[in-house]
Amino acid sequence: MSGSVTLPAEFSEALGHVAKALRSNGQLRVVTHYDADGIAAGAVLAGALAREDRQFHLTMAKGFDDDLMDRLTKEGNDMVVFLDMGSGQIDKLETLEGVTIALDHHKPVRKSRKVLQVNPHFHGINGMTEACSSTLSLLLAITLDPRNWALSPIALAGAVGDRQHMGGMKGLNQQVLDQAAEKEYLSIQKSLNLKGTTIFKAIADSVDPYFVGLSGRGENVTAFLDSMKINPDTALGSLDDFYRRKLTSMLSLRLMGQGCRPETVEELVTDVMWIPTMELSAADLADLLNACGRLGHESLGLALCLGDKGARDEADSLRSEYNARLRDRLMFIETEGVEQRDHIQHFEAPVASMAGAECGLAMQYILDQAKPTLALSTVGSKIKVSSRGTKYLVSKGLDLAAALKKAAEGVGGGGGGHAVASGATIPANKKEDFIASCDSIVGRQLD
Ligand SMILES: [Mn+2]
Repeated sequence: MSGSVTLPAEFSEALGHVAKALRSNGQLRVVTHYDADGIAAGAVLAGALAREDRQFHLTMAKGFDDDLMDRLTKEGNDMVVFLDMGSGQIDKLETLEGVTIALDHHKPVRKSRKVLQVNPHFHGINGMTEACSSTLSLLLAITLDPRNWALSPIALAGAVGDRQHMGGMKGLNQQVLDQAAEKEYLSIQKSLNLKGTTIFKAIADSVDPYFVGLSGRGENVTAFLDSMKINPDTALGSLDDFYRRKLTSMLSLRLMGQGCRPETVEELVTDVMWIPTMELSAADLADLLNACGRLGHESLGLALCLGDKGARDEADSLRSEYNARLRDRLMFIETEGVEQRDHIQHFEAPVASMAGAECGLAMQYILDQAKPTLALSTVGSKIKVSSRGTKYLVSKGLDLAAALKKAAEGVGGGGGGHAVASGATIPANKKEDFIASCDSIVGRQLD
C-alpha cells in the first residue's frame, strides 16, 4: 500500500485480494448506500475503476432488502461489490453466484469463506469512529493505484457524512487526513463551522448546528447580532478576530444553554478541511451529498464528487430546499416536544427519508441528552424506525443496534446498525409493543 498508511498486515492482504479480483473481467456490479458515506464510497470506487478502464454498473440503494437481492440474483453478475452494507446480511450474500465482495464498516456477523469482506472490525479497528465505507473505498483505490490519493477529499467528506469527525478525526481517518493534507489535496483551516454566504444566513438557515430560538427565526437572529454590533450582511469569512471570537462564545453559550453535549459545542470551531479543486469544504461536500441522497438525486451527488461543475449549483439549490424542510421539522419538534418513556423518547417523522437526519439533529441539539431518540415513519403496512443516541450514552452501555434488533424481532420485524445509531422495520400494528420493549431493553442497558 503506497507506504503511507499503516495497516494491520491482514487488512492489507484483504484489500490486495479485492484489488486483484476487481482487475478480472466480467460483468461488475457495485451497490452502495444512498447516504453521504455511501455515495462518497461509490464515487471513490468509480473514480478508481475508471482509471483502470474497468466497466461497471453502479446502483445506490436505500438499504439492503429482498427486492435488491432478487434483482442481483436475476442479473447473474460475475462480481458484485457491496459498499456501506452487507456485513449484517452475510447469509444472503453467500447465496449470490460469482465473486461477492463487501466493503463495510458496520459490525460484521461473521467471517465467510465465500464472501470477500473488508471490514475494520476484523482488524481491531473501530468502524464507528475510525473508518467508514468511503475510507475503505479509498484504501482499495490506492491499493489499485497510488494516484487515487487524489480521491482522498471525497473519502473524508464521507467520513464527515457518517459523523466520524466528531471530536477530531481518529484512526484510519486521521491517517488519510494527514496524507491528504501532506499531498495537498486539501488544506486545513480553523474556522467557525457554519455554512452560508452571510452571517445572518449562516445562523438563521442553520440546521447543523441547530440553534434553539435562532434557527429559522430571522427576527431573533437580527436582534442577536445587533446586541453584538455585528452587521448581519458580513460574509462569514471576513469577520475580524475580535467579532469572530465574540460570536463564537455567544453561540457556544447558546448551545450549552440548550443542553448540548460538550463535544457538540466544541464542534462550533473546527479545523475546516478545504478542498481547493472543488472550492468547498469536506463538511460542505458531505452536506451536499446528504441533500442529494435524501431527495432522491444520488447520481447528482456522484457527479458532484467526480468533479462535474454544473452538479455543484444544482446540488446547492437542492440543499437549500432540503435544509428548509429539515428546519421546519426541527422547529416543530422544538415547540411541540416529543413523547417520553422511562428510558427512550420518540416522535413521528412524516417523511421516512428524512427521519434519520431529523432524529440525529433533534438528539444532538434539542432533546433530553439522557435518553436515546427514536423517529417512527409509517410506510404502508410497516413502520420504519430510526434511532440515535450520544457517544456518552454508548459509553454508559447503550447499544441501539442490539436494542432495535431485539425489539423488532420480538414483533416480527428486523433491525440493526451501530450502537449510537440504528434502524428497524416493524409491522405497523406492533408499534406499542415495539416501543415498550425497546424502552425496557434500553433501560437494562443503561442500568
Ligand atoms: Mn457508512
